[in-house]
Amino acid sequence: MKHYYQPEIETASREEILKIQNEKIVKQVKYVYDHVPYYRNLMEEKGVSPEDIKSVEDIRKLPFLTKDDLREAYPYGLLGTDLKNCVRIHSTSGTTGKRVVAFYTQKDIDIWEDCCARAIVAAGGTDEDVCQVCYGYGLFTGGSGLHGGSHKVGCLTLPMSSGNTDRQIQFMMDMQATILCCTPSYAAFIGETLAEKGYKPEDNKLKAGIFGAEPWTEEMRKGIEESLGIKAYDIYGLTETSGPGVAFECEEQTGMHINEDHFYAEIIDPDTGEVLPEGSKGELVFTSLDKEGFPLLRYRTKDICILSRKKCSCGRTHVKMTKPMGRSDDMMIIRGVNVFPSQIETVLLKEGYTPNYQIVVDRKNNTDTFDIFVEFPKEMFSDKISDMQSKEQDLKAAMRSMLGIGPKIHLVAPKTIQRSEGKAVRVIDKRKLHD
Ligand code: DLL
Repeated sequence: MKHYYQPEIETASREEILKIQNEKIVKQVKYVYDHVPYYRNLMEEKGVSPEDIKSVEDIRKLPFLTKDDLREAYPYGLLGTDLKNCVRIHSTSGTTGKRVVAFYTQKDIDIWEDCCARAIVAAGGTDEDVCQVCYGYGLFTGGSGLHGGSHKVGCLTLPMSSGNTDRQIQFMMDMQATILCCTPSYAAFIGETLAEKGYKPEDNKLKAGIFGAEPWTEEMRKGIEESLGIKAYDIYGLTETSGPGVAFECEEQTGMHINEDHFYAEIIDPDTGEVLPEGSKGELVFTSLDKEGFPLLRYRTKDICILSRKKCSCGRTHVKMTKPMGRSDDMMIIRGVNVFPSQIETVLLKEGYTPNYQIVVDRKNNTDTFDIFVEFPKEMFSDKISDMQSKEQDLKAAMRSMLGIGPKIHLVAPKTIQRSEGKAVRVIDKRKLHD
């Protein structure tokens, strides 16, 4: 028996979905035009009025919205309703410049939690489950989003937040948690810590994990699934569009269904802004369809992926997005070559290394330097320096064949690279400091 949280909409026909989207987009565009002067100005500059938008097909007439717009409009410029109608804010970590702050009405929160509930049910969750939420609680959307979804499904919710790994493990064991929600890097760390404490994968009661908020490769999925004895599901979202649950994976584990009754997705060429046909790789753009507090039309996510409407064996009909293959702004250009951190992770894990690594890029004497520090697994250790050096050379060759450029490899002892409890910091690009 297949399980869905909202079966009618999750398995609706394409025609039904399109009908819902067409009805909602007309209302949403008018709502934004009437309530958000910042976006109304952008529309007027482009010579578009709400009457021009009769269906989602017409969406391409609308101007894009970017993170720069969000910064410029900070804090209230994109607010869609009176503050008195809003019940919460969330915010991005905002390492540079101003933060992005998103506003929610109670209806927005309800819909967001439904989206997260769909993800939990797709991962096999029911009201019999114990759901351990170790995404950060607070301004970050991860904790609250999955927490709300877990309540809606009726799981016993463990509101752990991130960190304090010993306590996480104690509750996981004592409360017999069955579903784990956290970043994939933290899941890997929990798996590693469990093994160190002498637990085998079958000693815990976990059956599934719902991991997202950062890029992770298929190789990393395999490692986590083995170390925890679970099935690992991807979940995607961003603060601007509410948080986790914009898209989620089903049992097929071949991409994430986008909740198309609430978000309309487009793929564009990041350089020209041209809308690309289905199956093309490009930048993901979202339009909210029924937001009140923080409605966004044609928001450029900078995440690079591919959309597919191929029939899914789970019975869900909503379009699927591949795992984001990196962000257009986290692609590094090193000595003229485009390098994505996900390519590096794929090579490391395929070659038998751990997911504990750091990429350091710098510029010396006008030339880019490119170093990868990676922990070797205990079994790989040899006290002969030449053995370790030859392993570094092998890994360098494997990197060169994937990337077209050979980094300097530094094999470092287990436990020397700092573990992450939230989003892992994989890249240190010191060139930015010199610019
Ligand atoms: O990371 C929301 C979230 C929380 C998603 C918990 C999933 C689970 P932000 O902090 O605003 O929001 O970061 C959003 O993180 O544009 C992607 O670049 C990246 N990201 C999110 N999910 C994934 C994923 C949350 N599953 C940014 N795979 C997005 C790869 C992801 N990258």
